[in-house]
Amino acid sequence: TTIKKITTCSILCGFISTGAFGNENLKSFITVGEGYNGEIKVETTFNGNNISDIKVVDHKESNFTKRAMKKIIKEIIERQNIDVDNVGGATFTSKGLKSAVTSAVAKGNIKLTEKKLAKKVYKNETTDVVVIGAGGAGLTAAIAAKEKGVNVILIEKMPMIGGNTNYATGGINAANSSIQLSKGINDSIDIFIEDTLKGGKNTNNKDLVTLMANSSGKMIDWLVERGADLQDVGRMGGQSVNRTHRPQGGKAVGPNLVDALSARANELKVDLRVSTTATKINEKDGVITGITVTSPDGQPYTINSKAVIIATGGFGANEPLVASYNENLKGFGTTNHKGASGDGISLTKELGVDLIQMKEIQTHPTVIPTNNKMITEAVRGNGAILINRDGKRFVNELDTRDVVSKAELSQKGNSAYLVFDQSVRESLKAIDGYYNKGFLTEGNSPEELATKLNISNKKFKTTIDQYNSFVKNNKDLDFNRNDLPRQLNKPPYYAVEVAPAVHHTMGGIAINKNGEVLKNQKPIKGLYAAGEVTGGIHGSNRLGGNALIDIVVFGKIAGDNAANLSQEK
Ligand code: FAD
Ligand code: MEZ
Repeated sequence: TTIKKITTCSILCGFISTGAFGNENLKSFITVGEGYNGEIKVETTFNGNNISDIKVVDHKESNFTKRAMKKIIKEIIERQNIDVDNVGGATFTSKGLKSAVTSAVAKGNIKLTEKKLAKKVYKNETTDVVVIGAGGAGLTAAIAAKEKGVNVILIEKMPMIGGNTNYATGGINAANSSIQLSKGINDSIDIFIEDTLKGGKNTNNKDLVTLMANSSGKMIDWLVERGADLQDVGRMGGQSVNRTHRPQGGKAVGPNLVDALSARANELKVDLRVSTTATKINEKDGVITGITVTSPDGQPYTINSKAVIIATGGFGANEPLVASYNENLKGFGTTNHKGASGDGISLTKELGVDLIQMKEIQTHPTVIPTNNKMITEAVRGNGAILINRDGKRFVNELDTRDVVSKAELSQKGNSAYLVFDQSVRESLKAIDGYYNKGFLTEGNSPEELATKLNISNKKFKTTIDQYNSFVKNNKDLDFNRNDLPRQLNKPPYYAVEVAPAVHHTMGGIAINKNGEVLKNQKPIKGLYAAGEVTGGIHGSNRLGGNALIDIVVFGKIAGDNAANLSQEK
């Protein structure tokens, strides 16, 4: 017999507690990432003493060990078939987790409370602001609206929150942040705008870029006040100044942001509903009236509200849609989570909203071709170089992504090797994750590494020596790279094969400076959008680190304005 139970899963850190919960309206603030500590509630399905299914339904802050959390999340991810990059270092297998739980049950260490799972009947309801999508933009919008004192419902179609924001690694850009100032970094709003427009080939919406740059420093403070760690500042492609903020030691930024924002949303008691999908945006006479959703068990219901914020992310994981806008990208892999399917575009089709720059789709140049795992641009920013199969550099590694991607595709094998040394590794904690997952080839000398890569030792070594001499003289005579942070001379040396994969959809829904969605260039009353679902900010090429500042700046604007509108009589 199979009995459904819900157990507080603290078994792996040595104390046992159990509880039974309803299977409805499950609140899940599950995030993944380094340094996360939490207690996690899992729904386990037993067949006798054997576990036939485990599903996370809730967690709260507690003394749960990092390793145990990772193990459980890995299990969940595998079960839900969600591909998440930042699980980091987890070596625990599904089998291992199952046997740990099974043996705890067999020893009587877990007391099980049987619970009949009543089917919830969903009724239509009314709130002030409804936010679709619990990634970085949606969480920010929900927090901003809730901090203004209005009621907010935040829905997320996946079983866990965070979307692509969970995967973000390299950092978040801002000019004149207090962290930059404290480090003596001399940046300016104007240079940030200039770099962004140059990166986007001057096809960006300049008003939105200016607003983003002007708000960027304050937004870093806003995030830090809400618990984010953004103390490390580095550089990425297309930037003239170090302005990419990330957690201390160079850890991945996304999980840190999602943890901080989800904790704040939790504290504010934002009504978050996971496994809940928006299927329609409702309007009457051109005015928004709310949305229709499907519940976790597939029942439709309506959430009425005067203000709706679309924060559904991009469409990088929807290959047919990507190929319909750019057929050259047919068959490319993607770095995106599978929820990046372009729902914002289909949800607004009936409303006839303005879509802009839909053909502008970015590939990320350092993605492992065999598994689509992205190696953060920060590795290049901190000193790594790209070497082809002839043992030579072929591009300025800090050029924009379109340029580097194109250069890679014209090398033998349509890929290249990202090469660095131990000093680059020590500068960026995120690299430990790649190492632990076995992504890196390692050699004690450039020659040994070259042999493992099947590249001429001599040419490979000459390239490294030459690059080191450029660093020494602070001038890249071959490719004019503008930042040469360190020589590559500390063994061991590392390499990983990389090629371009679909990464970011720059086009999307047109918005104005209030975050309002436009139709024939005029705002639709009650409809807002923020994040990767929108278009125009990045033009034809987004700079690394600019997506996260975009999503939080415009998430906050949409949340504030939607809250104000919801209170209008
Ligand atoms: P998301 O974070 O994707 O959130 C959208 C959410 O909406 C998802 O959870 C999705 O499931 C949900 N949703 C979709 N449709 C529906 C629906 N119908 N109903 C309910 N919910 C729905 N940018 C940077 O600036 N710096 C970085 O370091 C960086 N690194 C990156 C690394 C990777 C591997 C990837 C893929 C992207 C990276 N980016 C980075 C880009 C950046 O992470 C994204 O552009 C950004 O996080 C998008 O945020 P968002 O909130 O708009 O969308
Ligand atoms: O902005 C990005 O997409 C980014 C910085 C990704 C990365 O390489 O880490």
